[in-house]
Amino acid sequence: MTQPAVLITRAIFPHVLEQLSQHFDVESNQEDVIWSREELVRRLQGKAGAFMTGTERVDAELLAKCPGLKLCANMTVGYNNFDLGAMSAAGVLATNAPDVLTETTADFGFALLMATARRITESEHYLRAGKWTRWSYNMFAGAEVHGSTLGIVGMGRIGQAVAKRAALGFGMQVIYHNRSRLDAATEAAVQARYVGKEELLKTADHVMLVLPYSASSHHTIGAAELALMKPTATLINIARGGIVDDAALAEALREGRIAAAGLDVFEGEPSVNPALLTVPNVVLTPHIASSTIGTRKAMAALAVSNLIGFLVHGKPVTPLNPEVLSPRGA
Ligand code: 8YV
Repeated sequence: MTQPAVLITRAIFPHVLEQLSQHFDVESNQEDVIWSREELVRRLQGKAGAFMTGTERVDAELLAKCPGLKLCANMTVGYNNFDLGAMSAAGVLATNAPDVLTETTADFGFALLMATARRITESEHYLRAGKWTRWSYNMFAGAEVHGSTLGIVGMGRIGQAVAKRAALGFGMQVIYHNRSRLDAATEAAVQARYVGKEELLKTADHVMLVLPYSASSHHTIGAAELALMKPTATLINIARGGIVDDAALAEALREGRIAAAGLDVFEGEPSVNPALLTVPNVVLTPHIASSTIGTRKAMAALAVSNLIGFLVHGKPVTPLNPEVLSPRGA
């Protein structure tokens, strides 16, 4: 019996290739070439499944050209690369990789908050440049983290993991804004208080963005929102590029309208708005919030489980559009 064919769109741990090869006819991309959309479509011909990394756009146009495709498995929790409506209409299952990266990503959110508030990269650059010649009473004086108010926008799994660190570890007051309010027991467990977006922006000493990207969250933070924030506040984005208007942020940072920002994600990444590269009060990292070897292996393992689970056994682990699983009209 011939095995179903699977495409792995980017370079991945070699053991992932071995695992998938036990069940599928695998085409991989260990040279890590960034394929054009036409190339991706070409390579998807005859494939039943795709192991994806969250950056490949899957929409009606692509699906129409790939009639054999049954499953696209992201190794990421975010799935804004998927048009779920189009995938369901085409009968193609989408899966993502939730939970396994929650704590690691929350750790990174905190690292970025600390680095930004305490001006760690800015002061390191100063030291490396040989400019540190004497002590000074206010040298790189930053913002307090412990005991301050953290405003979290987006209170899903990662937001809640950040809230716990803030409340229990750093004695912070945690306020949050989300599409829907958490139930009372969860609010009590993470020690966070629900507020409106405007109150959050006006009150928080540090604002952390942890919400998914969609058309409705595009530019959640733009010039108007930045204007509401305290001039001493910091803004941390570990969510997605496009949630912040990067040009407006660069201007606010340059003019000192907020104190600092820490960004792991960017509009149009891996390109970064050049204006952000020239302001000193921003910490910039290349979308690495989930990047520990253990977590990246766990993310890849979940994508593998979804591919084998669905294409071999008919049971995916983390389906995003489970309506595809029920027979039409059932
Ligand atoms: C990924 C992420 O590494 O899981 C997500 O949604 O943002 C990261 O963990 C990233 O999306 C890779 O493109």
